[in-house]
Amino acid sequence: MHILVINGPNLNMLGIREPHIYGSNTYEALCSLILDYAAEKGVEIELFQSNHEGEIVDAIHEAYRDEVDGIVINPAAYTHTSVAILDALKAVAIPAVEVHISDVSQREPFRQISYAGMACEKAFIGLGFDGYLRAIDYLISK
Ligand code: CA2
Repeated sequence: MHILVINGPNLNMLGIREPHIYGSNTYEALCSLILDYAAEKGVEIELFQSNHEGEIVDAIHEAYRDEVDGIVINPAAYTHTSVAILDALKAVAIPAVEVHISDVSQREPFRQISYAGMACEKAFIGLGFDGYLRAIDYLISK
């Protein structure tokens, strides 16, 4: 099984500011956590992070060409703005799971809409880094 994990803008800055919202662990720590977990589960993982909407759309298209089995996506701020990412997920029709580290449901009104989520089968929200592992579990169990 081959899973692509996509992280959107500013998630490469994790651990640097706002630890009360996102925790104090870094993006590198998140990557290690995911890779170690995937190795335990015998799953092949590709990690992708970008601060650019079009690059995320391109990565989703590439997942289709590479016959990826599942996508775990935290589109970060693009969650709430990007119809392009929603359309890309719909276009490839690869089973996708949305993850948010913070509990967006308890935050500002502008975070209450998720475009990408409309193309995802499941969401893990407000579970910190553990949400990524739960998303991998979900894709494995399908
Ligand atoms: O909770 C999440 O995972 C979010 O996707 C994180 C995004 C935010 O825009 C979404 O509404 C919810 C923010 C990404 C990281 O932002 C940082 C801010 C300060 C320091 C480091 C990262």
